[in-house]
Amino acid sequence: MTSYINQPDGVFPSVCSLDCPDQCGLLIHKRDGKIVKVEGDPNHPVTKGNICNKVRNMTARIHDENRLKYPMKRTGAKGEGMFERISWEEALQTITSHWKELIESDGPESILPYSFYGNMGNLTAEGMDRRFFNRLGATRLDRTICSVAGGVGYQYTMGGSFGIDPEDTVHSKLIIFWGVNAVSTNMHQIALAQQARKQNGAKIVVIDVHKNQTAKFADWFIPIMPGTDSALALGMMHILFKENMVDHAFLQQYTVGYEELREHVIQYDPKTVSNITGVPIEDIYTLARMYGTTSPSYIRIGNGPQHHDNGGMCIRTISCLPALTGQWMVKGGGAIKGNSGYLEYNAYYLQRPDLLKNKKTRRVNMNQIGEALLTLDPPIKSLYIYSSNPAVVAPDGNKVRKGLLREDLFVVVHDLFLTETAKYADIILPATSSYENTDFYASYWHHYMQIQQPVIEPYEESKSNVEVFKLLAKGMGFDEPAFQETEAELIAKSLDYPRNPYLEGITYEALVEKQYVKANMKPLLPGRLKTPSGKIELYSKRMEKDGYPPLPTYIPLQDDGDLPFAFVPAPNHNFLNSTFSINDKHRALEKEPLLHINVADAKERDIQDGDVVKVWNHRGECELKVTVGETVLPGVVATQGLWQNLDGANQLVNSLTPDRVSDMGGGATFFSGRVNITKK
Ligand SMILES: Nc1nc2c(c(=O)[nH]1)N[C@H]1C(S)=C(S)[C@@H](COP(=O)(O)OP(=O)(O)OC[C@H]3O[C@@H](n4cnc5c(=O)[nH]c(N)nc54)[C@H](O)[C@@H]3O)O[C@H]1N2
Ligand SMILES: Nc1nc2c(c(=O)[nH]1)N[C@H]1C(S)=C(S)[C@@H](COP(=O)(O)OP(=O)(O)OC[C@H]3O[C@@H](n4cnc5c(=O)[nH]c(N)nc54)[C@H](O)[C@@H]3O)O[C@H]1N2
Ligand code: SF4
Ligand SMILES: [Mo]
Repeated sequence: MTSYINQPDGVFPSVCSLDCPDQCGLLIHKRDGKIVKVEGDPNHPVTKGNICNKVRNMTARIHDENRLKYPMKRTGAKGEGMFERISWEEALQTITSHWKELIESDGPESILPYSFYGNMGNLTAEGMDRRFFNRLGATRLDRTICSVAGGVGYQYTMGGSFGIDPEDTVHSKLIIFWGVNAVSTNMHQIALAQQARKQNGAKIVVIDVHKNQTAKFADWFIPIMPGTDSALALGMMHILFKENMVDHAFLQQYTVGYEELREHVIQYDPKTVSNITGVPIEDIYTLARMYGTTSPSYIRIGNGPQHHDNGGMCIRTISCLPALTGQWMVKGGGAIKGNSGYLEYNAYYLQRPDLLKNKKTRRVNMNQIGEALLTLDPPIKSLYIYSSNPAVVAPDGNKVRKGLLREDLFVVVHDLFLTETAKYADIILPATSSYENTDFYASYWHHYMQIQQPVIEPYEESKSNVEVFKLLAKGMGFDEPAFQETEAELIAKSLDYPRNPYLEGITYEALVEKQYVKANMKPLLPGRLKTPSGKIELYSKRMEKDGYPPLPTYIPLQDDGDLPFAFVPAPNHNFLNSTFSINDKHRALEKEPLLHINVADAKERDIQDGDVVKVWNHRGECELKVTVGETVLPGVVATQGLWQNLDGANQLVNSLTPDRVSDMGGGATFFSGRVNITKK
C-alpha cells in the first residue's frame, strides 16, 4: 500500500472527498508532517488545477484546534454538549456491551445506523459500515436525502444514471442550467460553459426560483415558481411538436411513445403553462424555439427541482426534452442529471448484503428520522451516526432534535467536529479527515475514478470509518474474514467487476500508478439503454405498473398549509451542506444567512432591507435578516446555507421544512414547504 505519511515534506496528489460533483484532483503541500496548503492538481483533465474557495481554505479545518481529538462520554444532560475524555477501549466497550444487551432484549432492529456522504470515499461512506450493520442485523436506513427522487425519475426515462461526458459540453451552443446553482455547486461545469461561450458563442440560460450567482452568470435568467418545472418542460414540448422542431427520425428509432406524447402535450399550451409557472407566454415561446433550433444543446439538471413533492416526475419530464430534438446523437448535446452509472463498481462485494440474515429487516427513510425516533414501534433504542449531521440537515428538524433527546435512546456520533448532532451523543468518536485515509472515489458528474492515499498521520486519536467498524466488529465478536480485509484489498476487489464494461482498465494498480483513470467511454447512443424497451421511454409502461402516469405530467405540490410564501432553503457558496458551518474561516467568508424577499411583498408588510424577521410555520421557526429585491418572485422567499446555531443564533432552516417524501424513491421535499414571516 502506498502512503505519503512517512515523507514529512513535499507535494502529494489527492482528491477532494466532499459531496460535490466536481470531485477535484488536488495537490497537498506538506511541511514538517503538516498540511500547509491545498491546491488543485493542474494535471486533472476536468478540474485542471482550479478548486473552490471552500477547499482552498481547508487547511484551517484539518488542523483546527476544535477538531475532536479523542473519544468522549456525556457528562451533562442530553443535548447540553458536556463531555469528558475516555479511552478508545472504554468507548468501544461501552458501545458493544450496550448493543449486545439490546440485541438480547429487543433484537438487532432496535439499532439504527444513520449516515450520508460527509466523505464520498466508497470505503468510508458505503463499505465496512454496510458489512458491519448487515452482519449485526440492524434496521436498514434508506439513504434518500439527496438525489433519489430525480434519480428514479431519470431512470424511468433513460434507464439509469447515464448522461453525457461533461468534457464534451465545450461544444455546446446552448446550455441550460435547470435548477442547479452551478457557480457554487458545480464550478467546473461553469468553466466548461464559459469555454463554450467563448468558443462557440454558446448561450447560457438559467431556470431557477432564485436569482443567485449562477443566474447572474447567465445570458438569460428565467425565474419560475417552485415546483412547477415539469409544466414548463411540457409547454416546451407542446411548442416543439406544434412547430415541428422535433427530430422524427430519432424519435422513431430511439424512443417509445412519442405519438402518445404529442397528443398528451396539447393540453400544455403556453397560456396554461404561464399561469402555472409564472413564466410569461412570450418567454415560453422564446425558450422552446431556442431549444428547438440550437444544436448542440445541453441541459444540466440540478437538485433543486427534485427536492419537491413532485420531484421525481419533474426530472423524468425534463429528461425527455433532449430526445425530442435528437440531441443525444450530437457531441455536446443531451443532458446530465447524474453520471454514476458509468463508474458503478461491485457494491455487492463491498457491502456484503448476504451478511444480513433476516431479509425482512425493517427500513427507515432517513428523511423521516425524527418521526422514526418518536413513533416507531418497536422503538429504535440506539442510533449510530457517522458522516452526517442530521440535527441540522434533516427535514422537520424540531422533530429530529426531540427524538435525539429521548432519555432511552443510546446515541453514538462519529465525526471530526462537535456538530449540533454530536451535542446529543452519549458517546463521541473522533474521525480522521480524508487526507488521513486510503480510499477510492467515483465522481457522479465526470467520468474519472480516483484514489486517495494517506498524506498525514491520523489527527490525535482519530480513526477512519473503516477502522472503527473493524474494531466494533471485533468487539461484537464478528469473526468473518469480511472484517479483516485491508483497504487495498477492498479497493482491488470492488473494481473487479466485468459486468460494467465502462470500468475496464480501472484497477487498484492503475489508480496507484496514475491517480485517476477515465471510464472506458462510448456514446450512450446508438446502443441499448437499460430501460425495459432498451430505448428512451417517453411513454413508460414500467411507470404505469408502479402506479404513476406513464407520460410526463405536471402534478401540483401538496397542500402545506395556507401560508403566503413558498420557502426555498438551498445550499450556499462557502459551506458544503453543514460542513464548514462550524469553521470560523468559512463562516466569515459567508458572513450571515439572508432571506431574499420580493419588493412587493416587503412593501406590503413594511419590511426593509436589513430587518430581522421571524420565519415560521406549524413545524417551527427561525430568525433571518432580510434582503429586499427582485431576486425572487412575489410569493417566494429563499435563503442559502445550513448554518448551525452558534452563539445563541436561531438559524436552523430545517426547523421549517416538511418531512413528507417525494413522489418517487422516498426523496426529500426541502423546497416544498410554506412559511409566513413576521417582523421582529
Ligand atoms: N458550495 C456548495 N456546493 C455544494 C453543496 C453545498 O452545500 N455548497 N452541496 C452539494 C450537494 S450534497 C448537492 S446535492 C449539490 C446540490 O447542488 P444543486 O444541484 O445546485 O442543487 P441545489 O443547490 O439544492 O438547488 C439548486 C437550485 O435549485 C433552485 N430551486 C429550488 N426549487 C426549485 C424549483 O422548483 N425549480 C427550479 N427551477 N429551481 C429550484 C434553488 O434556488 C437553487 O438555486 O451541490 C453539492 N455542492
Ligand atoms: N434545507 C436544506 N437541507 C438540506 C439540503 C438543502 O438543500 N436544503 N440538502 C440536502 C442534501 S442534498 C444533502 S446531501 C444532505 C447532506 O447532509 P450531510 O450528509 O449531513 O452533510 P454535511 O452537513 O456535510 O455533514 C457531513 C458530516 O460528516 C462529517 N464527516 C466528514 N468526513 C467524515 C468521515 O470520514 N467520517 C465521519 N464519521 N464523519 C465525517 C463532517 O464533519 C460533517 O459533520 O443535506 C440535505 N439537507
Ligand atoms: S468541493 Fe467541489 S469544487 Fe471544491 S474542491 Fe471539492 S470537488 Fe472541487
Ligand atoms: Mo446532496
